[in-house]
Order: sequence, then C-alpha cells, then structure tokens
Amino acid sequence: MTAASTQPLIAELRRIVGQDYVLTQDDGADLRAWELDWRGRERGKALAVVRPASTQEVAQVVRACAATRTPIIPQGGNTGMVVGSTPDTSGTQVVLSLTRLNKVRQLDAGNMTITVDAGCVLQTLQEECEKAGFLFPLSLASEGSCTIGGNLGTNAGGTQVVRYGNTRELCLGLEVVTAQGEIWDGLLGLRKDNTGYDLRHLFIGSEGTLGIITGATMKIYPMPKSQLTAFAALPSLEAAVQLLGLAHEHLSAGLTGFEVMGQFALSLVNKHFPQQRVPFWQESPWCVVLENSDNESEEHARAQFERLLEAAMEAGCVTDAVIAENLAQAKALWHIRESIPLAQAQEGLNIKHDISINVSRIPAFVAETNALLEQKFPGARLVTYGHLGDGNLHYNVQAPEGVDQKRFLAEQEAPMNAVVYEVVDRYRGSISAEHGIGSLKIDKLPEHKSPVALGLMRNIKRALDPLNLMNPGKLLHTENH
Ligand code: FAD
Ligand code: 2HG
Ligand code: ZN
Repeated sequence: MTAASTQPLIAELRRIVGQDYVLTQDDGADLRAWELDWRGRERGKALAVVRPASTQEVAQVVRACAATRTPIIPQGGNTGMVVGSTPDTSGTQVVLSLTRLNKVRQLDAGNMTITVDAGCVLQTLQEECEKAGFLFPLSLASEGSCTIGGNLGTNAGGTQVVRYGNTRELCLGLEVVTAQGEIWDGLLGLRKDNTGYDLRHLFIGSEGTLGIITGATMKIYPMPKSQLTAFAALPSLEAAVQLLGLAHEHLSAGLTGFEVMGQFALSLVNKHFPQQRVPFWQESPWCVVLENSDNESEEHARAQFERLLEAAMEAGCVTDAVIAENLAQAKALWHIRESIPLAQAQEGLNIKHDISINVSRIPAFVAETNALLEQKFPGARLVTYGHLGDGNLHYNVQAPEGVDQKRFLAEQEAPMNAVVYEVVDRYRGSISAEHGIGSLKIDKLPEHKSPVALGLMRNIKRALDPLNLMNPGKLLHTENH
C-alpha cells in the first residue's frame, strides 16, 4: 500500500473527526503510545491513529474503512496484557482510539445504573458513582488508565469478582458500532429481557473482533457502610483455600476480595517499592489480602473479621494477621497487592500464565506444576499470586537471576507454556482467565478449545464481520474466513 493510495482514506478520516485527530507517521506524529503494547513486547506500525469524539463519528470512520477494506484495531487505554489492542507491523491497519468518547451520560439512581461512553476511564466511573453515594465495583490496578470499553472488550476481572462477578456480570446494555458501520443501541438498562439472543454477551469478551463498543449501561451498588481490609500470613496454599472457605462461611456476601500472594511475588514489591511496608513476607510462604464489605457498621465488620481470623488461627490456616485500622491503612495493604504486576515489570520481561482452575484443586496444580518447572527450567523464579477467590492465578515466571531476559523469553516461553498449559488442561482449567487471547495466545487457542467451540466462534465472526476488518490477527485465526 503506497502513501498515495491511502491518501483519500486519510483525507476522509480527517473530514470525519477533524484534522488534529488523525495522526500519521508521514506527518511526523509519534505513534509509539498507540503502537506499543503495555508489556513492551511488540511494537506495530499503524497506517493512522484515528480519535473520534462521538458514536456517530465512530460509525462514519468504520464505514470509510470498510469501503476501502482497511482493518480497524479498537483501542482503549492500551493496558491489555496479551498484545490485543495494537496494530501489526504491516502499516495497513487503522488504530481507532476511543479515549475521546469519555462522557458520563447518565447515572440513574432509581434503576441503579450508570450509562457511559466506552472511552471513560474506569477510575472516572468509580469516582462519579462515589460522588452519588454508589459503588462501581470493578477494580483493577490499571484503573487509572484502562477504559470501560476495554474492560468490556476483555471481560476484565480484577479484585472484586468474588462478590460482584466479571465485567460481563456488571453490564446491562451496550451501544455498538457494527463492522458495517451501523449503530446498535442496546442501552436499555433492563434486568430482564428474554427477547432472543442476548447480543450484548457476544460483544463482551470479543476483544474488538466483532464490533466497536461505544457506550455501556453498567450496574451500580449501594456504597457499603464499611470496607475493612485484613492481611494474613499462611503456611501453605492449602491453608489459603481453607481460609477462603471460612471467609465465605463467616462473611457470606460481605466477602468482596480474596487475593493470594506468594513469597517471591511479595519480595519483588519489597525490592522495587521499598517505601511500601510489606507485612509478614519474610517469614511466610503465602499471604492473603481480604476484604469485608458491610452494610451495618464498621464495628460489625470488625467483629466479623476478628471472629473469622480467630477461627482461622485455631484451625491452623493463619499464623498471623492484621486488620487495617483506617482507610489509609486499608489502601496501603491493597496497594501492596496491586503493585505486584508493576514490580514484576520492573524486574524485567516475564512469562505470564493467567490461568483458572477449580479453587479446590489449585494447591495440587501449583505443587505439580512447580515441580515440573523446577526440574525442566532450573533457576526459573515463580511469581505466583492472584484472585484465589475466583480460582484465577497469575502463575508467572521470571528468568533466572543473571540470565539475559530477552533470550530467556525467546528460548523458553514456548516450552514453558507447553508444560504449564498441559497441566491446566489435565485439571480442566482455562489458559486465559481474565486477560483474553489477543495476538499473544492466538496460536494456543486451537490447542485448548474444542473444534466444535472454535467452529461456532468462527461462524459468529463470519456473520458479524464478513470482511474480517475488526481487529484481525487477534483472538481467532480467520483463514478460510
Ligand atoms: P485495551 O488494552 O486498549 O484493549 C483491550 C482489548 O479490548 C483489545 O482487544 C481491544 O481491541 C479491545 N477494545 C478496547 N476498547 C474497545 C471498544 N471500545 N470496543 C471493542 N473492543 C475494544 N485485567 C484484568 O482482567 N484483571 C486485572 O486485575 C488486571 N490488572 C491489571 C493491572 C495492570 C497494572 C495492568 C497494566 C493491566 C491489568 N489488567 C487486568 C489488564 C487490562 O487492564 C485489562 O484487560 C483492561 O480491561 C484493558 O482495558 P483498556 O481500556 O486498556 O483496553
Ligand atoms: C493482576 O491481577 C493483573 O494484578 C496483572 O491481572 C497480572 O501481571 C499480571 O500477570
Ligand atoms: Zn489479575
């Protein structure tokens, strides 16, 4: 494709969104922020970055791209973990950035919903709800830059799933620009609607491969009277599963967070963020941060927490614990957990396995997989942590000390994935619990999904995006499209 041949499209895109909102390398723009994935694994080359400001503009951009058979890569905050929101290196794909669609459209207190543009930053949404006395419970360490459209595109999880579910469970309606550039207004906000296929669920988790989400109606909840946080030291992963059972029993729906952290993961936070005071990590192989949200009072929440921790200590599954005295302490304890991915990034390139297994089988899975990795990849450092309450571990691997990280990744990522995913399959788990497939795991998907499921997915893709212009090269191979 030559610059001359793409000029009419670029001119049309500029006409639609305005001169300043179409960025190209030919015009000297630095496109790195849109072309490089968050983990710094791959940098693509965009034909252009287009930044529309409304749903109408998105629809017009899609129609212009469809007319010229130009692939579109939808992008929100570009915080994804699986190289899903950046273009390939062909220089033929348009990055469609949604970040200028950032309005809160309506908070309906009676319906307990909030309707927002897809480019709204998650934290903005949380803050808008808080101002009105409500809670929007989706919570990720990337919340200061990820967007609700990206959260829906990936069906993001985060740290409150144990109580409120994934992004999918929080969504009551979508507005979508289809691959043909039509606008589907499904922002009904209904809690019941059995009028056929629930189209919203096709787009959620589809990683931008079926259409572009431009707006969403999300559930909101009453702000709990108290959100108490505790941090506990545990002798084993079996003990963590036992503590989870006790927490469900004692706190019931009050249990809003249950995150496990291995010793090496916490040591990285201690190393790279020494200003944070990480309790218990030196003497304890595992720690858990847990949250109790209570609609009665802080005293009630604290008494419940104390009873839980007493029972856990009696049962021998907790060796030590602290309960945050105030909000600042609670935030500091959560911050430790949320700093693990950043500490890992500071330590260098790493191999990620975002896996899920039935909670009860997680200790056996970790014991078995650790033994295999230690035998086959001596010195590899295991960074194990995650959303134990959801059966979702980040079973990540850091290169051995002193080993060239790029080389380690190039040589060991595939064989290491093979070992881990073989065990995941035997345990009937998932190779992507919450981050999605992107381009990073696109070759892996057919190895772990049944041919029937893959066939159905391809049929859906063909029906909704017959020209294969929506985020091609991500999620699903579309040869024979
Ligand atoms: P992007 O990265 O821009 O895009 C992600 C995918 O969605 C791409 O396939 C893209 O094409 C598609 N997409 C984006 N916007 C739209 C749209 N409007 N319409 C259609 N498709 C779209 N993830 C979790 O699940 N749980 C966590 O706890 C978590 N913690 C994280 C912590 C850190 C420090 C970081 C950096 C990331 C974390 N993530 C986590 C991953 C990431 O933040 C989520 O996947 C998030 O949902 C991505 O949102 P985004 O706006 O950045 O999307
Ligand atoms: C988290 O839970 C994120 O912190 C990131 O999902 C996980 O970096 C990772 O592997
Ligand atoms: Zn996670």
